[in-house]
Amino acid sequence: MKTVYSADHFLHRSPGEVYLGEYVPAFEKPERAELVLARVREVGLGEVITPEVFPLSAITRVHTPGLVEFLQGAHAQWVAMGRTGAAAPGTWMTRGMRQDRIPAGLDGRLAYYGFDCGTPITQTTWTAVKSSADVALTGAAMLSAGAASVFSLCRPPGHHAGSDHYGGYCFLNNAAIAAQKLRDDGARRVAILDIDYHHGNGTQQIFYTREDVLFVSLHGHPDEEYPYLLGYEDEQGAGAGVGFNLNLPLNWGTDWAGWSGALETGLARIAAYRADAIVVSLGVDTYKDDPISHFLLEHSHFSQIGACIASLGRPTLFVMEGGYAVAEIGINAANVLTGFEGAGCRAKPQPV
Ligand code: OKP
Ligand code: ZN
Repeated sequence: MKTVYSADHFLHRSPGEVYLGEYVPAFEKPERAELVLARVREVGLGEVITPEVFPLSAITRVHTPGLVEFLQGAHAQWVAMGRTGAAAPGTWMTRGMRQDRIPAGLDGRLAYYGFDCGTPITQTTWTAVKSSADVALTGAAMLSAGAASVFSLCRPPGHHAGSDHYGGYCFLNNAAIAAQKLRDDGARRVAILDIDYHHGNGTQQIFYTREDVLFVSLHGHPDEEYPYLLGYEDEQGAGAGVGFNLNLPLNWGTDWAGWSGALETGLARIAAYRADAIVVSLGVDTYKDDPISHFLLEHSHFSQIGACIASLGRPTLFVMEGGYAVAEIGINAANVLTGFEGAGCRAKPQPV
Protein backbone atom coordinates (compact mmCIF):
# COMPACT_ATOMS: atom_id res chain seq x y z
CA MET A 1 0.00 0.00 0.00
CA LYS A 2 1.15 3.51 -0.74
CA THR A 3 1.76 6.11 1.97
CA VAL A 4 0.90 9.78 1.56
CA TYR A 5 3.19 12.05 3.59
CA SER A 6 4.15 15.73 3.70
CA ALA A 7 7.16 17.18 5.51
CA ASP A 8 5.01 20.28 6.09
CA HIS A 9 3.88 18.58 9.30
CA PHE A 10 7.12 19.92 10.86
CA LEU A 11 5.55 23.38 10.70
CA HIS A 12 3.35 22.55 13.67
CA ARG A 13 5.26 22.14 16.89
CA SER A 14 3.41 22.70 20.16
CA PRO A 15 5.54 24.61 22.69
CA GLY A 16 4.28 22.37 25.51
CA GLU A 17 1.13 21.48 27.40
CA VAL A 18 -0.38 21.27 30.85
CA TYR A 19 -0.50 17.64 31.99
CA LEU A 20 -1.60 16.60 35.48
CA GLY A 21 -1.08 20.13 36.70
CA GLU A 22 2.43 20.61 35.32
CA TYR A 23 3.71 22.26 32.16
CA VAL A 24 5.47 19.52 30.20
CA PRO A 25 6.89 18.99 26.68
CA ALA A 26 4.09 18.32 24.21
CA PHE A 27 3.26 14.65 23.64
CA GLU A 28 2.10 15.38 20.10
CA LYS A 29 5.41 16.19 18.38
CA PRO A 30 6.98 16.03 14.91
CA GLU A 31 9.14 13.01 15.74
CA ARG A 32 5.96 10.92 15.78
CA ALA A 33 5.34 11.22 12.05
CA GLU A 34 9.04 10.84 11.25
CA LEU A 35 9.29 7.56 13.13
CA VAL A 36 6.16 6.20 11.47
CA LEU A 37 7.60 7.19 8.08
CA ALA A 38 10.92 5.54 8.88
CA ARG A 39 9.21 2.29 9.83
CA VAL A 40 7.00 2.36 6.73
CA ARG A 41 10.19 2.51 4.68
CA GLU A 42 11.95 -0.11 6.79
CA VAL A 43 9.21 -2.71 6.30
CA GLY A 44 8.89 -1.83 2.60
CA LEU A 45 5.19 -1.06 2.84
CA GLY A 46 5.20 0.67 -0.55
CA GLU A 47 5.88 3.94 -2.30
CA VAL A 48 5.78 7.18 -0.27
CA ILE A 49 4.18 10.05 -2.18
CA THR A 50 3.52 13.71 -1.49
CA PRO A 51 -0.05 15.05 -1.40
CA GLU A 52 -1.91 17.04 -4.01
CA VAL A 53 -3.16 20.46 -2.93
CA PHE A 54 -6.96 20.59 -2.62
CA PRO A 55 -9.18 23.68 -2.50
CA LEU A 56 -10.57 24.85 0.85
CA SER A 57 -14.01 23.82 -0.43
CA ALA A 58 -13.04 20.18 0.30
CA ILE A 59 -12.54 21.20 3.94
CA THR A 60 -15.66 23.36 4.29
CA ARG A 61 -17.72 20.32 3.26
CA VAL A 62 -17.41 19.32 6.94
CA HIS A 63 -16.11 22.42 8.74
CA THR A 64 -17.67 25.88 8.98
CA PRO A 65 -15.95 28.68 7.03
CA GLY A 66 -15.78 30.49 10.38
CA LEU A 67 -13.55 27.82 11.93
CA VAL A 68 -11.33 27.65 8.85
CA GLU A 69 -10.85 31.43 8.69
CA PHE A 70 -10.21 31.52 12.42
CA LEU A 71 -7.49 28.86 12.23
CA GLN A 72 -5.86 30.65 9.31
CA GLY A 73 -5.81 34.06 10.97
CA ALA A 74 -5.62 33.47 14.71
CA HIS A 75 -1.86 33.62 15.16
CA ALA A 76 -1.44 36.81 13.10
CA GLN A 77 -4.13 38.44 15.23
CA TRP A 78 -2.41 37.20 18.38
CA VAL A 79 0.82 38.86 17.26
CA ALA A 80 -1.02 42.04 16.21
CA MET A 81 -2.19 42.31 19.83
CA GLY A 82 1.46 42.50 20.85
CA ARG A 83 1.67 38.93 22.13
CA THR A 84 4.41 36.35 21.72
CA GLY A 85 4.18 32.56 21.76
CA ALA A 86 1.26 30.53 20.47
CA ALA A 87 -2.44 31.41 20.46
CA ALA A 88 -4.56 29.40 22.89
CA PRO A 89 -7.77 29.93 24.85
CA GLY A 90 -7.93 30.36 28.62
CA THR A 91 -11.72 30.53 28.73
CA TRP A 92 -14.28 28.10 27.31
CA MET A 93 -17.94 28.06 26.46
CA THR A 94 -20.20 26.21 28.86
CA ARG A 95 -23.88 25.71 29.70
CA GLY A 96 -25.96 28.88 29.70
CA MET A 97 -23.55 30.89 27.57
CA ARG A 98 -24.31 32.32 24.15
CA GLN A 99 -23.73 29.90 21.30
CA ASP A 100 -25.53 31.99 18.69
CA ARG A 101 -23.04 34.80 18.55
CA ILE A 102 -19.38 34.54 17.57
CA PRO A 103 -17.35 37.13 19.51
CA ALA A 104 -15.52 39.75 17.45
CA GLY A 105 -12.31 39.72 19.50
CA LEU A 106 -9.60 37.08 19.28
CA ASP A 107 -9.86 35.83 22.87
CA GLY A 108 -13.61 35.46 22.48
CA ARG A 109 -13.16 33.47 19.30
CA LEU A 110 -10.53 31.29 20.96
CA ALA A 111 -13.13 30.59 23.68
CA TYR A 112 -15.81 29.93 21.06
CA TYR A 113 -13.90 27.64 18.70
CA GLY A 114 -11.43 25.96 21.06
CA PHE A 115 -12.27 23.35 23.69
CA ASP A 116 -8.94 22.85 25.45
CA CYS A 117 -5.61 24.57 26.03
CA GLY A 118 -3.48 21.74 24.63
CA THR A 119 -3.87 22.76 20.99
CA PRO A 120 -1.84 25.94 20.48
CA ILE A 121 -1.79 27.81 17.17
CA THR A 122 1.69 28.93 16.10
CA GLN A 123 2.73 31.10 13.17
CA THR A 124 3.07 28.09 10.87
CA THR A 125 0.40 25.80 12.32
CA TRP A 126 -2.10 26.48 9.53
CA THR A 127 0.33 25.34 6.81
CA ALA A 128 0.86 22.05 8.64
CA VAL A 129 -2.85 21.62 9.30
CA LYS A 130 -3.74 22.27 5.65
CA SER A 131 -1.09 19.80 4.48
CA SER A 132 -2.42 17.16 6.88
CA ALA A 133 -5.90 17.59 5.38
CA ASP A 134 -4.37 17.34 1.90
CA VAL A 135 -2.63 14.10 2.91
CA ALA A 136 -6.05 12.68 3.88
CA LEU A 137 -7.76 14.04 0.75
CA THR A 138 -5.07 12.62 -1.51
CA GLY A 139 -5.52 9.21 0.10
CA ALA A 140 -9.29 9.44 -0.40
CA ALA A 141 -8.81 10.41 -4.05
CA MET A 142 -6.53 7.38 -4.56
CA LEU A 143 -9.20 5.12 -3.06
CA SER A 144 -11.83 6.69 -5.33
CA ALA A 145 -9.51 5.96 -8.26
CA GLY A 146 -9.43 2.26 -7.36
CA ALA A 147 -6.70 1.70 -4.78
CA ALA A 148 -7.55 -1.12 -2.36
CA SER A 149 -5.82 0.62 0.53
CA VAL A 150 -3.83 3.78 1.28
CA PHE A 151 -2.05 5.08 4.37
CA SER A 152 -2.48 8.82 4.92
CA LEU A 153 0.28 9.69 7.38
CA CYS A 154 -1.52 12.73 8.77
CA ARG A 155 -0.04 15.05 11.36
CA PRO A 156 -1.40 16.94 13.21
CA PRO A 157 -4.19 14.46 13.97
CA GLY A 158 -7.85 15.28 13.41
CA HIS A 159 -10.54 13.22 15.12
CA HIS A 160 -11.25 15.63 18.00
CA ALA A 161 -12.01 18.53 15.62
CA GLY A 162 -15.72 19.05 14.96
CA SER A 163 -17.57 21.11 12.39
CA ASP A 164 -16.96 24.33 14.33
CA HIS A 165 -14.53 23.47 17.13
CA TYR A 166 -10.96 22.32 17.60
CA GLY A 167 -8.94 20.77 20.45
CA GLY A 168 -7.17 17.60 21.55
CA TYR A 169 -4.13 18.33 19.34
CA CYS A 170 -6.57 18.46 16.38
CA PHE A 171 -7.46 21.45 14.18
CA LEU A 172 -9.20 19.97 11.13
CA ASN A 173 -10.77 16.52 11.04
CA ASN A 174 -8.68 14.69 8.44
CA ALA A 175 -10.70 11.45 8.59
CA ALA A 176 -14.03 13.29 8.28
CA ILE A 177 -12.74 15.38 5.37
CA ALA A 178 -11.57 12.17 3.66
CA ALA A 179 -14.88 10.38 4.32
CA GLN A 180 -16.80 13.30 2.83
CA LYS A 181 -14.49 13.27 -0.20
CA LEU A 182 -15.23 9.57 -0.70
CA ARG A 183 -18.96 10.36 -0.59
CA ASP A 184 -18.55 13.24 -3.02
CA ASP A 185 -16.59 10.96 -5.37
CA GLY A 186 -19.49 8.51 -5.45
CA ALA A 187 -19.19 6.07 -2.51
CA ARG A 188 -22.76 5.59 -1.28
CA ARG A 189 -21.94 4.41 2.24
CA VAL A 190 -18.73 5.18 4.10
CA ALA A 191 -17.84 3.69 7.48
CA ILE A 192 -15.35 5.33 9.81
CA LEU A 193 -13.71 2.96 12.29
CA ASP A 194 -11.95 4.95 15.01
CA ILE A 195 -9.47 2.79 16.92
CA ASP A 196 -7.55 5.63 18.57
CA TYR A 197 -7.54 5.32 22.37
CA HIS A 198 -9.55 8.56 22.67
CA HIS A 199 -13.12 9.03 21.51
CA GLY A 200 -13.36 10.78 18.14
CA ASN A 201 -15.82 13.36 19.37
CA GLY A 202 -15.31 15.60 16.34
CA THR A 203 -16.00 12.84 13.83
CA GLN A 204 -19.07 11.75 15.77
CA GLN A 205 -20.43 15.31 15.86
CA ILE A 206 -19.85 15.91 12.15
CA PHE A 207 -21.79 12.82 11.04
CA TYR A 208 -24.22 12.42 13.96
CA THR A 209 -27.39 13.17 11.98
CA ARG A 210 -26.33 11.31 8.83
CA GLU A 211 -26.96 7.75 7.64
CA ASP A 212 -24.49 7.89 4.75
CA VAL A 213 -21.46 7.84 7.06
CA LEU A 214 -21.40 5.25 9.86
CA PHE A 215 -19.18 6.07 12.84
CA VAL A 216 -17.85 3.25 15.02
CA SER A 217 -15.42 4.02 17.86
CA LEU A 218 -13.51 1.99 20.46
CA HIS A 219 -12.13 4.22 23.20
CA GLY A 220 -11.46 4.95 26.85
CA HIS A 221 -14.74 5.37 28.72
CA PRO A 222 -15.74 9.05 28.95
CA ASP A 223 -16.44 8.64 32.66
CA GLU A 224 -12.68 8.49 33.14
CA GLU A 225 -11.02 9.49 29.87
CA TYR A 226 -10.56 12.51 27.58
CA PRO A 227 -12.55 14.09 25.99
CA TYR A 228 -14.97 13.15 28.81
CA LEU A 229 -18.07 14.88 27.47
CA LEU A 230 -18.88 12.57 24.56
CA GLY A 231 -18.43 8.91 23.66
CA TYR A 232 -21.05 7.10 25.79
CA GLU A 233 -22.79 4.07 24.34
CA ASP A 234 -26.25 5.67 24.41
CA GLU A 235 -25.12 8.13 21.71
CA GLN A 236 -26.55 6.30 18.70
CA GLY A 237 -27.19 9.13 16.26
CA ALA A 238 -30.02 11.61 15.77
CA GLY A 239 -32.66 12.22 13.10
CA ALA A 240 -31.75 10.36 9.92
CA GLY A 241 -28.56 9.26 11.67
CA VAL A 242 -30.24 7.17 14.39
CA GLY A 243 -28.49 3.80 14.45
CA PHE A 244 -25.44 5.04 12.55
CA ASN A 245 -23.23 5.92 15.50
CA LEU A 246 -21.74 3.11 17.60
CA ASN A 247 -19.66 3.88 20.66
CA LEU A 248 -17.80 1.06 22.36
CA PRO A 249 -16.30 2.63 25.50
CA LEU A 250 -13.83 0.51 27.47
CA ASN A 251 -12.41 0.93 30.94
CA TRP A 252 -8.84 1.71 31.89
CA GLY A 253 -6.79 -1.50 31.92
CA THR A 254 -8.57 -3.05 28.93
CA ASP A 255 -6.33 -5.73 27.38
CA TRP A 256 -6.43 -7.56 24.05
CA ALA A 257 -9.21 -9.90 25.20
CA GLY A 258 -11.52 -7.01 26.00
CA TRP A 259 -10.42 -4.77 23.17
CA SER A 260 -10.60 -7.40 20.42
CA GLY A 261 -14.11 -8.36 21.56
CA ALA A 262 -15.21 -4.77 21.03
CA LEU A 263 -13.43 -4.72 17.66
CA GLU A 264 -15.42 -7.77 16.58
CA THR A 265 -18.65 -5.97 17.53
CA GLY A 266 -17.59 -2.89 15.60
CA LEU A 267 -16.51 -4.85 12.53
CA ALA A 268 -19.79 -6.79 12.49
CA ARG A 269 -21.70 -3.48 12.47
CA ILE A 270 -19.59 -2.20 9.57
CA ALA A 271 -20.08 -5.46 7.66
CA ALA A 272 -23.86 -5.25 8.14
CA TYR A 273 -23.77 -1.65 6.90
CA ARG A 274 -22.20 -2.82 3.63
CA ALA A 275 -19.86 0.15 3.41
CA ASP A 276 -18.45 0.99 -0.01
CA ALA A 277 -15.31 2.34 1.63
CA ILE A 278 -13.80 2.38 5.11
CA VAL A 279 -11.79 5.12 6.77
CA VAL A 280 -9.78 3.98 9.78
CA SER A 281 -8.84 6.64 12.32
CA LEU A 282 -5.59 4.93 13.18
CA GLY A 283 -4.40 5.84 16.65
CA VAL A 284 -1.90 3.51 18.30
CA ASP A 285 -2.17 5.08 21.76
CA THR A 286 -3.90 1.84 22.84
CA TYR A 287 -0.35 0.49 23.26
CA LYS A 288 0.51 -0.68 26.78
CA ASP A 289 3.34 1.81 27.30
CA ASP A 290 1.58 4.88 25.91
CA PRO A 291 2.36 7.71 28.34
CA ILE A 292 -1.12 9.28 28.40
CA SER A 293 -3.33 6.22 27.87
CA HIS A 294 -4.54 3.18 29.82
CA PHE A 295 -5.07 0.20 27.52
CA LEU A 296 -2.72 -2.77 27.31
CA LEU A 297 -2.24 -3.74 23.66
CA GLU A 298 1.12 -5.19 22.58
CA HIS A 299 3.03 -5.02 19.28
CA SER A 300 1.59 -8.27 17.92
CA HIS A 301 -1.97 -7.13 18.57
CA PHE A 302 -1.57 -4.28 16.11
CA SER A 303 -0.80 -6.80 13.35
CA GLN A 304 -3.96 -8.70 14.29
CA ILE A 305 -6.00 -5.49 14.15
CA GLY A 306 -4.87 -4.91 10.58
CA ALA A 307 -5.76 -8.46 9.59
CA CYS A 308 -9.20 -8.16 11.17
CA ILE A 309 -9.92 -4.92 9.30
CA ALA A 310 -8.80 -6.60 6.06
CA SER A 311 -11.41 -9.32 6.61
CA LEU A 312 -14.09 -6.76 5.71
CA GLY A 313 -12.71 -6.86 2.17
CA ARG A 314 -13.43 -3.20 1.44
CA PRO A 315 -11.33 -0.33 0.08
CA THR A 316 -9.69 1.07 3.19
CA LEU A 317 -8.04 4.40 3.95
CA PHE A 318 -5.88 4.52 7.08
CA VAL A 319 -5.61 8.02 8.56
CA MET A 320 -2.98 8.53 11.26
CA GLU A 321 -4.29 9.89 14.58
CA GLY A 322 -2.65 9.45 18.01
CA GLY A 323 0.13 7.41 19.59
CA TYR A 324 2.59 8.92 22.07
CA ALA A 325 4.93 6.06 22.96
CA VAL A 326 7.17 7.65 20.39
CA ALA A 327 9.93 5.03 20.31
CA GLU A 328 7.34 2.36 19.47
CA ILE A 329 4.92 4.33 17.34
CA GLY A 330 6.46 3.21 14.05
CA ILE A 331 6.30 -0.47 14.93
CA ASN A 332 2.71 -0.27 16.12
CA ALA A 333 1.39 1.77 13.18
CA ALA A 334 3.27 -0.27 10.55
CA ASN A 335 2.12 -3.52 12.17
CA VAL A 336 -1.51 -2.55 11.53
CA LEU A 337 -0.70 -1.83 7.88
CA THR A 338 1.37 -4.95 7.25
CA GLY A 339 -1.20 -6.99 9.19
CA PHE A 340 -3.84 -5.63 6.83
CA GLU A 341 -1.81 -6.63 3.80
CA GLY A 342 -0.82 -10.02 5.20
CA ALA A 343 -4.43 -11.09 5.93
CA GLY A 344 -5.29 -13.93 8.33
CA CYS A 345 -7.79 -12.48 10.81
CA ARG A 346 -8.14 -14.70 13.87
CA ALA A 347 -11.57 -13.38 14.74
CA LYS A 348 -14.77 -14.85 13.29
CA PRO A 349 -15.37 -14.11 9.60
CA GLN A 350 -17.66 -11.14 9.27
CA PRO A 351 -21.04 -11.22 7.51
CA VAL A 352 -21.28 -9.35 4.22
C1 OKP B 1 -5.36 13.19 20.93
B1 OKP B 1 -5.59 11.91 20.17
C2 OKP B 1 -5.17 19.30 27.81
C3 OKP B 1 -4.70 18.14 26.99
C4 OKP B 1 -5.49 16.89 27.28
C5 OKP B 1 -5.43 15.68 25.20
C6 OKP B 1 -5.32 14.31 24.60
C7 OKP B 1 -5.55 14.35 23.12
C8 OKP B 1 -5.36 13.03 22.43
N1 OKP B 1 -4.08 20.03 28.40
N2 OKP B 1 -5.02 15.73 26.56
O1 OKP B 1 -6.86 11.33 20.32
O2 OKP B 1 -4.58 10.90 20.36
ZN1 ZN C 1 -5.77 9.42 21.03
